[in-house]
Amino acid sequence: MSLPKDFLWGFATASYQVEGAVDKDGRGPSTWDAFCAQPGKVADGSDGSVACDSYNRTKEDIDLLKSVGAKCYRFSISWSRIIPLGGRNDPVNQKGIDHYVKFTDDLIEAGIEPFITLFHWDLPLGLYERYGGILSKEEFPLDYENYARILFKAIPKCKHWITFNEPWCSSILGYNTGLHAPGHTSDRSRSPVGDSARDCWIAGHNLLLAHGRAVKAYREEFKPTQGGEIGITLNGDATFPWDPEDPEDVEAANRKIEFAISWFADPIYHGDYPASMRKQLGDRLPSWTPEEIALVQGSNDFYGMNHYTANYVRHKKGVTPPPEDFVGNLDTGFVSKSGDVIGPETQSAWLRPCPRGFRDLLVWLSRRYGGPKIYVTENGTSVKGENDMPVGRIVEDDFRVRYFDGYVRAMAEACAQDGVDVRGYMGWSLLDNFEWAEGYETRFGVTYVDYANDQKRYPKKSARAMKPLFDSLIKQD
Ligand code: GBH
Repeated sequence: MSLPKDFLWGFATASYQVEGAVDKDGRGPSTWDAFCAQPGKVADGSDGSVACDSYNRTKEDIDLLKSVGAKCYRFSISWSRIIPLGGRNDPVNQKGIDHYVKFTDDLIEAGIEPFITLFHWDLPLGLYERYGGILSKEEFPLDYENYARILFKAIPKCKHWITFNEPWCSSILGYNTGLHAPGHTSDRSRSPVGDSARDCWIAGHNLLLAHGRAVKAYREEFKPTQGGEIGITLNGDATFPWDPEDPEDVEAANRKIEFAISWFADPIYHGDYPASMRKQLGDRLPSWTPEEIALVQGSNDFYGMNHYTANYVRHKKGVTPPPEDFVGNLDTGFVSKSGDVIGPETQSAWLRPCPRGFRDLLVWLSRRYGGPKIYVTENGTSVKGENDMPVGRIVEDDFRVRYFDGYVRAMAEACAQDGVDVRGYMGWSLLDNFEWAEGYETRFGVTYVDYANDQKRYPKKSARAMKPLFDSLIKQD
C-alpha cells in the first residue's frame, strides 16, 4: 500500500477564519463582517476580526508548518484586501497584493508548496450591496475574473490555483438557508432580491460561470508561461442507502451525492447538470447556453475534494418536495435500517468519522469523472467537548490522530488498490480557527490557539502524527 513518490501533504486554512487584522493595510469590508455583526447569526456572537491573527503572524505559521514537516499549504486570499470595493472598475489595493506575494515567497523559501484558493466565502460587501453578489449573472463572473487575473499576474510562483471553495455552501448556505453570509433565506419576505425558490440554483450557475472565466483567463494568458494548474474544490459527504434492499433508498443515496457534487462536477466534466436535479427542479435550475457550457466544460485541471463524513440516506416516499428543498426529497442520518451506526460523535452535529466512506467516494468520483487528478483539499474533524478541556488535554488529541490515520489509510488504499489518482492531501486545519456560524467553540486545528492569551499556538499530537503517517505510505523510490 503506497502513495506516489511526489505526493504532497500539508494543511489548509481560509482567510476569514484565520487572518484577523480586518482593518489593516486597506482591507475593505466583506459579507462575513456584516453577517457576524447581526445578532444571532454566529453561535457565540463572535467574528473574524482577530481570529488567529495570522495576517500578522505569517512567519510563525510558516515555522509551524516547517516544524511538522508539511510539504504544502493551502490558504485563501481575501478579495477585500485586493479590491476593497470588489468590482472591476474599483481601485486595486497594492498593500494587499504585496502581503500575499511575500507570503507565497516565504512559503516557497521554506520549501512549502503553496495552494491558493481565490474565494473561500468572504465576498467584498460592496458587491452584495451593489447587485446581490453571486446572484448577478451580468456582473459577478466579470468582477471575479478581473480579481483572479490580478492575482495570476501578481503571483506567478503559485502553481496550484483553486477558483472556489465549496460553491455548494456559497449557494445553499448563503442563498437558501441563510446560515452563512450574506444570509439570504428561502423565506421570500426576508429575501432582499431575487426569488427564493430559484436563487441558490442561480448562484450555483453563476459560480460555475465565474470559475469558467477565470480558468479561461489563466489558460490563455498565464499558464503557457507559468505552467501551473487550476481547478475547483467541492464538498461532498459519502452516502449509504438507509435500506440497501430498497431501490428508492439506493437511488436517493446517489441523488444526495449528485445534488452536492454533480451539481458542479457534471457541467465541468460532462457538460450539463445531472438528470436527477433537472427532474426535481425543472426550470428552476438554469439552462446552459452553448457559449456558457463551452466555457465551463473541461475547465478543471484537477478535482479539489473536501471530505469529512458519511450519511445514511432515506427517500421520502409519497412526498412532493417544497420549492426550497435543496437536497432532493430525502432524509439523512447516522443509523441504518438494520441498526448500523456511523460514529462516534464529534463536536460538529454533521460530522462523524467513516473512513470507508472516503474510499468509496474516491472510487465513485474517479469512475464518474474519468479518473481525474485529485487533490484532497480538506479533511479533518472536531472533537466532542474539546473546547472545554484544559490545554494539557486538548493537545493530546488521540481522537483526531485516529481520524487522520483512518482517513489517510483509506485514501492510500483507494490509490493503490482501486487506481484512484490522488496527488495531494491537506488536513483541515493547521490552526483552530473561526468555524463560521459555529464561532470559536468548535475547533478543527492540529494546533490549539489560545484566543484569550495573545493567540498563542500549541501544536497538538495530530500535528506531529502526520509526517510519520505519510512517511510510512509514500514510496521512497
Ligand atoms: C468546510 O466546510 C469549509 O471549507 C471550512 O471552511 C470549514 O471550516 C470546514 O469545512 C469545517 O466545517 O447535510 O447536505 O446540509 C464543510 C462544510 C459541512 C458542508 C456541512 C456541508 C452539510 C451538508 N460542510 N455540510 S448537508
